[in-house]
Amino acid sequence: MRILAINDISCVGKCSLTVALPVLSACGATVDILPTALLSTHTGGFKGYTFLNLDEEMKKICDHWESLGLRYDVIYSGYLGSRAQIEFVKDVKRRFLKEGGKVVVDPVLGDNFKFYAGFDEEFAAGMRSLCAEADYILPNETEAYLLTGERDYSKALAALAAFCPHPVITGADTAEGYFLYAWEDGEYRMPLKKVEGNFHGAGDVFASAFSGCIGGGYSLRDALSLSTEFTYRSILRTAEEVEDKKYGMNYEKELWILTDAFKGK
Ligand code: PXL
Repeated sequence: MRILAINDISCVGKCSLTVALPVLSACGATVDILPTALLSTHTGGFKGYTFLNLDEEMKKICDHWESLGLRYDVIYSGYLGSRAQIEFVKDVKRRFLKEGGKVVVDPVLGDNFKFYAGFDEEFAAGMRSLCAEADYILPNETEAYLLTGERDYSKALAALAAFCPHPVITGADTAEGYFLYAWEDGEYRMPLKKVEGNFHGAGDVFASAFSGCIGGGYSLRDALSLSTEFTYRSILRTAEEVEDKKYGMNYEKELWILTDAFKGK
């Protein structure tokens, strides 16, 4: 299985490609990377970070790849550094996705009902158009709201399903508990175990594991079950071991969950 991960390199604060590479490798994938930006740290909680946009370099990288005849089983995109990159990812799909391959889009826009630094409504509209080209999208509850304007999770899920076959709202607090909402043929609500706190990078840990599972041929429900289990165990470990949560998740010692599951595959 060959997977292309399109995401930024945040040098400190585990997220994006520094998470995607080990997690997808643990799923047995050959992982190629297309970096969207180079940052000294991610943008969520550090001050004074550096940011190098890689728009032009991405084009050159892909032009070179054309000569190698590369094709991917899964293209997984995460943090995109500009509106132009959103259009470029659509182009990457047309050029490099295998026939029958899958596109997973994590529409990274915000958290805690706020945009991350540098994103706005116009960027969200662009991200919506990329979601329309994906097989699976993985918005958190904030992103589901920013993409649809709906705060009710069932309504937001149905609105997302109008343009993407399999939206997954990755964590939703309701009066009845904490759930993941996925669209299969209709709404599928899966209870999640909630750990209080804000775990930076959890979305990337989950999205990477999920992309690996989809690439490995898991059904939607089995992919969700394995990737949420891996994420939950990583969150528990992080809650215990990591004081300053902006440095990201301690998922490394839970990678065995994925290597074990993929042993016979
Ligand atoms: O984890 C999402 C993410 C990815 N990449 C960058 C970010 C964030 C969230 O803050 O800042 C650069």
